[in-house]
Amino acid sequence: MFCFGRPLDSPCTLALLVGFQFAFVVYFSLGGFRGLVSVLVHSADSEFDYAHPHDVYTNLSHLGALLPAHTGAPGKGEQLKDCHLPSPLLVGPVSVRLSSPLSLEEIQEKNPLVTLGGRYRPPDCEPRHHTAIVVPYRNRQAHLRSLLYHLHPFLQRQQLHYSIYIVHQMGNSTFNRAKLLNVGVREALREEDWSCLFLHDVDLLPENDHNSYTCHPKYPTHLSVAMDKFHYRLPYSQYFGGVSAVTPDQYLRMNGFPNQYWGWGGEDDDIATRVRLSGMKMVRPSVSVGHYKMIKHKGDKGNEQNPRRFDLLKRTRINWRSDGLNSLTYELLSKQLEPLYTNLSVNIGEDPHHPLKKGPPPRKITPPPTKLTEKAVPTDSAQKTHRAHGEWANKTTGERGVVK
Ligand code: BGN
Repeated sequence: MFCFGRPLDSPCTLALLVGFQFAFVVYFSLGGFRGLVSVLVHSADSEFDYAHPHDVYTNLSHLGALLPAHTGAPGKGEQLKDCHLPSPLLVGPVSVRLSSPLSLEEIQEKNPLVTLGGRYRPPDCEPRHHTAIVVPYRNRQAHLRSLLYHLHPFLQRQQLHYSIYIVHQMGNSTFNRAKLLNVGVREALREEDWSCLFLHDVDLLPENDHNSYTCHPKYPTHLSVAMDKFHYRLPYSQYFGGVSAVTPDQYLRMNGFPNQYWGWGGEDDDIATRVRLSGMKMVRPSVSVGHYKMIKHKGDKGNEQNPRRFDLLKRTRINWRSDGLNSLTYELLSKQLEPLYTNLSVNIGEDPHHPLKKGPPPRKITPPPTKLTEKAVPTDSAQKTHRAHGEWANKTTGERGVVK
């Protein structure tokens, strides 16, 4: 062997050998390929300075003055220019207030442009996106105030037309997150032609306003990819919990969400499986952008772990086309337009496997046709394409299995 035409024992060859050895030591001490990737990803992270976040209300104070009445800008009925892309109001990392949230009145004062029902439209430009935020809810008053305090300015800086829907599960039956999401989506779409539906946990606060609350035109999006609870990493590759988004078409194609998950866990894994079974894939923002803080709390009464989730998950492939949007029943008890959100109080019935002693089941409602009910539910061919990918695994619990 030669190094630049010299024999093996030349100083040049020895230097090369030592160099290679050194490179190997560095490679393995960084954890091999995965380690190298995480170092590279980490350097992308430094694009944002999370150590010095901005106040979440930054850049908004002048918006009131931009109202047509103040500026002589186009008035009602006149054409506004399309909002600029990207929004000039974005700041990157924003600070999160985790303790002692303000009162609803105080939050209202900080958001003078939010109108009844928690709605907003940029006063100075035509929004490009129309996003409904749907939040399943019960007994989390303080969390709700933190979310509203944080989300309103966050979304306003993104220059979205948006509305926040709180879907409040009434009664004492076990909490059912996915069914509440189905209800919220249906009610939101009855009100407005939203282009994007956000499925948002009440205890998650986005930390970077570059994480856009808009939808991908083809695929469902999972946004909460880096939560503090999971040390700012994805807990497992199929994770779809926390905050995700679908267009009405994508929602239809996957027959909405399952209605049968009563209690904590598994429903988000079912939704992720539906995405695949209906011939789609999920897309995500980068880990450096998808940062979220979770408000810490103890386990909820009425939302205990669902012991049936493993069995249900094994049957997603069989159930997804018959359980979902097309089998949804509930009773809308009231719809109140609060200053900061639309409050949908609903009776979604109870877990048939753990019925409560008293209380009537929800009335089967036959809603007036909306775009959702008119369209057909997904095709068989999409299902066949994905039969090979039936395994599921949950790294947080270590559970794994195969969807047959
Ligand atoms: C998983 C849960 C998810 C939850 C994540 C993160 C299940 C199903 C059995 C494998 N899935 O364990 O629902 O969002 O953890 O907490 O329990």
